[in-house]
Amino acid sequence: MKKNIVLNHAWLGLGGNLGNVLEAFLSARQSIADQPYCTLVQSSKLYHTPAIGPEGQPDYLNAVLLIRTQLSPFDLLQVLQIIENQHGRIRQEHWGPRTLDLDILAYADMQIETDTLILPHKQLHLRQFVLRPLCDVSPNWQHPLLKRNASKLLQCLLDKGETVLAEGFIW
Ligand code: A4P
Ligand code: MG
Repeated sequence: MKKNIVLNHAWLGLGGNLGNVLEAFLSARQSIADQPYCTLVQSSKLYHTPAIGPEGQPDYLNAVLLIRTQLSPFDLLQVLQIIENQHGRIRQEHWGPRTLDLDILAYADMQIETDTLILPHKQLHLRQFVLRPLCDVSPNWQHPLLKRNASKLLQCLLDKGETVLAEGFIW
């Protein structure tokens, strides 16, 4: 696996709404912390969030992890997809229920747009279930394209009338 010489910060989004999601999150966090070339820096709180997508699905759990890594973004994506599969990722439909979804929200201040990887994550600025936990770990993280930090992006959503999520909990 190709490594960068430098250590970069990366922000990972965790989501799930099928089966024992907390167990999947705890186990996935441990797997990420145990990866060669990755160090877990901080975890956000864990939030119960209403599902965005097809109607009738259970609420989600969402969280964000801040890591430092020597892996390239593409190698990191591959590692996360292996962890998703090892933790019994189940998915039937686009934006439908899943046990564990691991997305790269951002990697340093990189901007990437390829078929397999888009950074920052294309929906990041539109989702309270991402911005709320992101603000727990990095409220001053600056969106490299939008030139606004995470707190400001969250405030923009709330200014548009989005309901404020319930308080998160430590996990
Ligand atoms: N891909 C491109 N960029 C990235 C990135 N930055 N991180 C590609 C991860 N993957 C990225 O993703 C589909 C493809 O996106 C991958 O093959 C990868 O190469 P996926 O995880 O296989 O599928 P998905 O998650 O169903 O699709 P998508 O469009 O990534 O959905 P999202 O954005 O993950 O949203 N409601 C609540 N409350 N909480 C949630 O967490 N999540 C979703 C899914 C919908 N509604 C939700 C939540
Ligand atoms: Mg995904």
